[in-house]
Amino acid sequence: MNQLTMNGPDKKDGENTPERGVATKVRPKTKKPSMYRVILMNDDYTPQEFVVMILMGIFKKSQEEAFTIMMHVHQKGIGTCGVYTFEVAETKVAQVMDAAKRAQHPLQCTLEKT
Ligand code: TYC
Repeated sequence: MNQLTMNGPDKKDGENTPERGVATKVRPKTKKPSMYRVILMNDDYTPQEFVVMILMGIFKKSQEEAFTIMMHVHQKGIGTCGVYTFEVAETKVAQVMDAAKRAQHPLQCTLEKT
């Protein structure tokens, strides 16, 4: 919790001294969220244009960025679409898998902790 405390010369930070001293703000402990990579896998059947559309539509990449990522996956077998908090990453994976299933492409997408 945020609180203001009065700190005198013989008091440690955060100890309460109501009569005199300097008001210092004690920051609450906060945790950075864990981040997750969304990974795209290559296959022999999903059209390149479909992968580019996925990268533009779901991962908000420009056409040039999307093409570069798609070609990286095509040539290396695997590649990163982006890094997100868990909820965002799992939503994007589900959106990719749903779009691939609807279009009957075998495109695979997963997430991994960074
Ligand atoms: N290898 C596919 C083809 O030549 C294109 C492709 C790229 C498929 C990236 C999946 O994640 C992928 N049609």
